[in-house]
Amino acid sequence: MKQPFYYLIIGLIGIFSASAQTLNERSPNILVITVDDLGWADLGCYGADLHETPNIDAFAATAQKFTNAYAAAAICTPTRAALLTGKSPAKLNMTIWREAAINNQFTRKLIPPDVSANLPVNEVTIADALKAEGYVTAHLGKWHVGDGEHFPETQGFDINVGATVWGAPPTFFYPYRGEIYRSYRFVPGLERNVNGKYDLNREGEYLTDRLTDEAISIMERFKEEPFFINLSYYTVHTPIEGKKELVEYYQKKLASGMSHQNAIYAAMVHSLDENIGRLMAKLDELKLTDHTVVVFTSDNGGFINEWDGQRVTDNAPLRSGKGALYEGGIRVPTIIRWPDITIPNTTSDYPITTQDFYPTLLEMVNLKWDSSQVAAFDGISLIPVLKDPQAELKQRALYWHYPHYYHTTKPVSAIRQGDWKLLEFLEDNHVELYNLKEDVGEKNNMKKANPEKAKELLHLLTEWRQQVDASMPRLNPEYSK
Ligand SMILES: [Ca+2]
Repeated sequence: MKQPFYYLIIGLIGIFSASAQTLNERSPNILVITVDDLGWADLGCYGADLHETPNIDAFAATAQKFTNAYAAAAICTPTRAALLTGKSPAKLNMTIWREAAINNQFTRKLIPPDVSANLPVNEVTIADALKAEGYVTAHLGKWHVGDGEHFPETQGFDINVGATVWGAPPTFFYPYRGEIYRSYRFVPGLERNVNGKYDLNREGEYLTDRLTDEAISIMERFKEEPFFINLSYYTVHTPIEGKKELVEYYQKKLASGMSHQNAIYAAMVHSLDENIGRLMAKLDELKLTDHTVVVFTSDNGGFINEWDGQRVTDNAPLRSGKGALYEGGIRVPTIIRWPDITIPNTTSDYPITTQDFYPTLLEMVNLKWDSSQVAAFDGISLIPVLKDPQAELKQRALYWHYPHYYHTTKPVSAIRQGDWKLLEFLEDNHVELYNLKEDVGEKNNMKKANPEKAKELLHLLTEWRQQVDASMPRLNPEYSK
């Protein structure tokens, strides 16, 4: 539980100490950029062919790039809850996106468990913790972890720009209103000017640019104070919509044999890239680059299904995509720059996950936290590996639990330990075992060749599910096939 008195004291200490500190002494600013549905192979620095991302590639050259970074889940809401709390989605009982959590399915062989659609307000989020340390805390863009009573303001954010209950905006073009997925949607606060009027000057404005404008304005306004900006782009999620001139550019560039084939999606990635360039240029201009930690990540793997009759992206060489617990669904681009700690242009293949960011950032600002809070984390501080990408960290297991259906999957849990990965499919409890070092595409099921390893990992996975009290699906008595 949060204790207001404790916060008040800590907050006051934070304010007084912040005002007395010079820029060099004070806690670093923190900018966490989460892109929605960005696939592991979608960026130039991760091997994309059609897409061009010179700004993100340039940023990676100043930072540490992770080749084995994982999202906490293969879909939106659970990963976002994990980022905010440092806890695994299964422990939070948030294993499906919000809209599906409030509309369970009863038509398949398994009935998914009832899970939470809202992140409980009494969770002490990373924003709560940083706010208590005197940070100005701002959330921008996609939220998707709760309704109005569970909005960013209830979870430690001073400022909220453009959060909604939904997982996608109706359109990426101003005024960001309309119908999508059988509901009428909007992005509050962005569709009117300061006088409350529709703003003709904004016609044609693109949501990704706008969120960056808003983030930049917060950086400028609070450049004298430590800030935590949680910039959660709606892009590159559906609806797949790009700027016309960029779409035309990529239509011309498209060639058969490229692993990416969607010019509109390439245009979305391009606009994202331009905006990362704008953010980095603004940090330089404000002389904040050396005082700002930047985390760049995605909430799940690339979306491989169709939009408007066209496949959206491809995660090759990884198998499958968003929704699945194969690598294409959970392995994501992640780049971290922490001035004076990370070494420019380094790469780490140590497996990391979304739940690691919170404990890492806490250690970064020297935040003392009570032991029960630390014990509740399902992630670890990445500081040793940020300081030295070759650091020999203890081998740990990473776990995923998705007791639901999606275009790409049936209910499934998974574990990765070292080079080995095991998936257990919950309809029939069959397991698949892969050696990711030799077989990153998960093509050769090694279960028969290595039954001992399969048994060991299945045992760990089963124990972990009990430990976090993971909700399980149940057999559907009405189902016959
Ligand atoms: Ca997503």
